[in-house]
Amino acid sequence: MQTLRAQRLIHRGSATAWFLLTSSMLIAQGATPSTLAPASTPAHQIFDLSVFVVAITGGIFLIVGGLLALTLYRFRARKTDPLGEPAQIYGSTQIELAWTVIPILIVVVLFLTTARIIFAIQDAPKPHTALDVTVIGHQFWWEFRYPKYAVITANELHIPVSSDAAPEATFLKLTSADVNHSFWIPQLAGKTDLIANHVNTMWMDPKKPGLYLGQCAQFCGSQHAMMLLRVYVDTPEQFDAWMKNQQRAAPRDSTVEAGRTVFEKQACMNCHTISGTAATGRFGPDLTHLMSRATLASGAMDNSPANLRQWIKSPDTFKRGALMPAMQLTDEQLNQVTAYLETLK
Ligand code: HEC
Ligand SMILES: [Cu+2]
Repeated sequence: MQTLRAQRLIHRGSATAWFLLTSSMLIAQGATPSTLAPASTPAHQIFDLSVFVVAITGGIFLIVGGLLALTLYRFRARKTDPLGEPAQIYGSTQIELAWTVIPILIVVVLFLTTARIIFAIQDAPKPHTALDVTVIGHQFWWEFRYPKYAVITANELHIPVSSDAAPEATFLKLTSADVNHSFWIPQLAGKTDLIANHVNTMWMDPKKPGLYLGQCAQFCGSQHAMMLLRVYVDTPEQFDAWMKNQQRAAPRDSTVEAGRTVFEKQACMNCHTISGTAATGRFGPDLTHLMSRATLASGAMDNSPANLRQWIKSPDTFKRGALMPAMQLTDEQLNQVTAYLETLK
């Protein structure tokens, strides 16, 4: 028994050590999106608050730990100590008051500063120039709608960068088509849940162009871990160019008619939209500009022709339990439909 428990403890200890080591290595490499590198106003406010909380709790830790270490050392057992029970001391109203009132004050300060930041972020006035995006969580992918531009896309969000000269903010309305999800891009803002029949809001004003990674942060089913988020913060020119392209209907390419027929005959179009065609399904991601995305199936893999073909052949290869069925296409049909989708720039 004893050895079994010891083994288990060692096992658990080494697993924890391994986790801490690898996660700190990942953070050091910058591979993991980190709340410690904020790039947008709400994220900055949350980061500053966490530094404040860590400073106070760290101070308490140092004082308590220091006094404890000092006491352990100074009053350690010595050979010369007299035998018998040491003097017992009871009741000091002053000391008891001090260790009750001071912690209460500290908790009140932490509570008030936290509440202030929460309200500052939630009640921030929305500038009339703000970009509106509606985010809809699905098992296991993200739908993004830009109502003002009549654009619908999936999994990779594009928003404009904000500068002091031209402040830009993106306001998101979040809801869900099925279960609860949570939208979290650590460098840009806090987590916000997506709940069916309910709209939550959040905003962000990223100050630096680039790619920001995120993740569904609420367990939503078997492929929750593969519900990744990519936010491209574009310069104004990049954003305009991207938006112009998204607004175009899918180009018609006569060399891939066969693939288009497969798409329209094999039920793909019941679940997917390709604008400018008969395909208006809404259950799966909009594929009108599939090739403008760097990844497929919510960041599950790179958007390469081979991956695309394999995905259509068997989505389970990449996402076991994804809600797209394997459509049992022949090799020829697979080649044709892949070639067709490859033209959706
Ligand atoms: C029953 C509905 C359904 C049918 C039928 C269907 N799909 Fe899908 N498809 C989905 C769903 C749901 C997803 C999102 C899966 C995920 O990421 O978890 C998806 C994802 C995709 C993607 C990746 C999209 C992206 O934005 O990364 C492609 C490409 C795709 N489907 C192509 C096809 C093709 C081609 C067919 C026909 C052979 C087809 N689908 C049939 C539901 C369907
Ligand atoms: Cu989710």
